[in-house]
Amino acid sequence: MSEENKNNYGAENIQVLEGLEAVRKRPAMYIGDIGTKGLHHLVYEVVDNSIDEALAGHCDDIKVTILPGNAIRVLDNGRGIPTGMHPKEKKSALEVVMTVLHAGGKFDKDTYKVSGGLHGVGVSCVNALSTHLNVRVFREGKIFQQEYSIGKPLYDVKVIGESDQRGTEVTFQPDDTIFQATEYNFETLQNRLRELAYLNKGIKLSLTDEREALEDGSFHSEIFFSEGGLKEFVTYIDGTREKLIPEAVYCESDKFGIPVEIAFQYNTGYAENLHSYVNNINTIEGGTHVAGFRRALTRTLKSYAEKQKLLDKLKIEISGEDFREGLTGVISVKVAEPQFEGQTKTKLGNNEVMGAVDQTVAEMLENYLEEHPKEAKIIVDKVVLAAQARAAARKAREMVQRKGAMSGMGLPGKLSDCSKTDPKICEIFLVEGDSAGGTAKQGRDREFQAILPLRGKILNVEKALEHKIYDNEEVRNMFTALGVHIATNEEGAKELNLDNLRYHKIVIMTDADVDGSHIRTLILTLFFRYMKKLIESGHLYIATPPLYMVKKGKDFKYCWDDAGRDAAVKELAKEGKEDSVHVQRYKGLGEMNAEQLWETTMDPARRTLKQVTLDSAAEADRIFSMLMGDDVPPRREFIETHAKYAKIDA
Ligand code: 0RA
Repeated sequence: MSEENKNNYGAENIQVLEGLEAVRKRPAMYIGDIGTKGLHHLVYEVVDNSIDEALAGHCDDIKVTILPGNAIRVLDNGRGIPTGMHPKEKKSALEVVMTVLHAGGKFDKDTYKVSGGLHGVGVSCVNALSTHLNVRVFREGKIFQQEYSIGKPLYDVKVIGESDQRGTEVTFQPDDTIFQATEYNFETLQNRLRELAYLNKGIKLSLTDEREALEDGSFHSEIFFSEGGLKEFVTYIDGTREKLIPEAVYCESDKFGIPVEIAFQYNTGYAENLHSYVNNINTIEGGTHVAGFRRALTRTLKSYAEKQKLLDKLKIEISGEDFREGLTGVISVKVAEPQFEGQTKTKLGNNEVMGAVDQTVAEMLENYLEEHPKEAKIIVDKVVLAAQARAAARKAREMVQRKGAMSGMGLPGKLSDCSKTDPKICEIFLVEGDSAGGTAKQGRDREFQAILPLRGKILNVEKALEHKIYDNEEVRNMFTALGVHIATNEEGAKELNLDNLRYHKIVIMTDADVDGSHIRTLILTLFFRYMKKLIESGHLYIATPPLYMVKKGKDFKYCWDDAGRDAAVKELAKEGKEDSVHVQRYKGLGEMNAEQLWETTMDPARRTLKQVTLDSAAEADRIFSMLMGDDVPPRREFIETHAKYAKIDA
């Protein structure tokens, strides 16, 4: 090696080390956060590379395994990451991919990278954040391998054997000095892999949990594969809702080089459930692809209805949202250079996508309506009903919002507000029942904690017409107390306005029994359907009151589960006489006095709040409609499979 080359080599290595160091110094900047979300993000980052290989047409099988110790292995049957010398970096291309930031798909200009996590940072970030990573490439009849410790190669890429397989295998152990959470959640990974299977039809994805063997020695494993793509996705999400038309409407196209795939179904419900994706990323803030869809849907359906003289009797103006009542749809586009905007960078900005989606939907829907006159009539009839209901709902909604505005403060009488007014430090507890509300009022710190007692079972919004929701006093109280209202944005879509949000922490506090969890689910449903933005912006929390107090003489301990209770009994018994020890099971918040409620559940220094988050909006949509809808068998099945988490109330 010449003197000059040696110098270059050194300089490049220093750059690599600086890159890895930057990732370890500010991990959240690269993978979002260092909690559960970030931990799972590592897996998505690796899987995304395999999905890219699949989208390039070279791979159709991706296997994800959770290993003992919460390490992860991802194996695909693609071409394998190239292992030859990288001309510029003067080392194996494999090493470059694994150690240089953003070195993802730079070798192959023909395969443009379309998948890629929200942060799209590449596998080198995963490497930097792992105590150990092992990559194996099955290529050209050989097995190549390299291992790393916190991103640094332990040796040069070497051949460790022969194989006629093809593909890439990455195994990594997340660094527990970086991540606050270290345990992988099977369901979280399962939801993402299922979503990826629907979004990328024809690719088989599997998830196996090797942390613990089943009774017969095998491991829990799930396979996700979709032949029908989004058509099956919509059918899955809407599975427990009553269909309006027999089959989802579906189309696929490649307009101006932008792959577009869309499916939608109408159900007898009232909500619009539109899920959109760009490069497999859920664009929760929508954007040009969603705007294109809405525009084409409204225009095409309206012009059909007018031509068929189906709107002649209608006295009110029909609006865009009327066409989307009871609509469940998924839009997926693949964009080479997506521009993400908005608060959470999940709003597509590329203008050219609007036209591509608009034309795709218009052409498909015109054909569909011509060919399915019976379904067309059912849809238009539903739209007309929606327009009439909307007029009623608007009156009810305006009444609520006007009432709030007119009465100046206009806060509900039942609200015990806090004295401070800075929303950033203020909290509101939504408490089940007046009696617990009273205790919470006494126990709180009135400077920054407000209490809103809710009467028993609030309305099930999953089954109610929109205007009924604004008729409901408990629901109205929540909107006014929180200081939020529903407004119509420039695109004509309803949007929750948070400008006057009065509390940055909204805490649901219900009893630790079956009724309490039902009420919590009802409240969560209301937030998910009508105030989702508060969940997305991280304002919604669940309080965790203790289940037991274990007491002996003057000593006592609060416990949050059975294991804690047993440990406390042992500890307090000291001399081994466990029956001198008294165990009190708290069934309701009302069984605690104000001081106990404060020290266990409300005091910021001692409480545990669970933040409500949304991993997959599509999956949450399915679960809420199933839990709160009319269809009983799937609900029973869900409860039975989750029964190990549910405890029978004594
Ligand atoms: C660029 C070029 C080639 C393969 C890949 C990337 C590749 C990357 C990953 C990451 C995970 N699995 C992957 N599989 C493939 C190959 C180019 C060629 O062989 O000509």
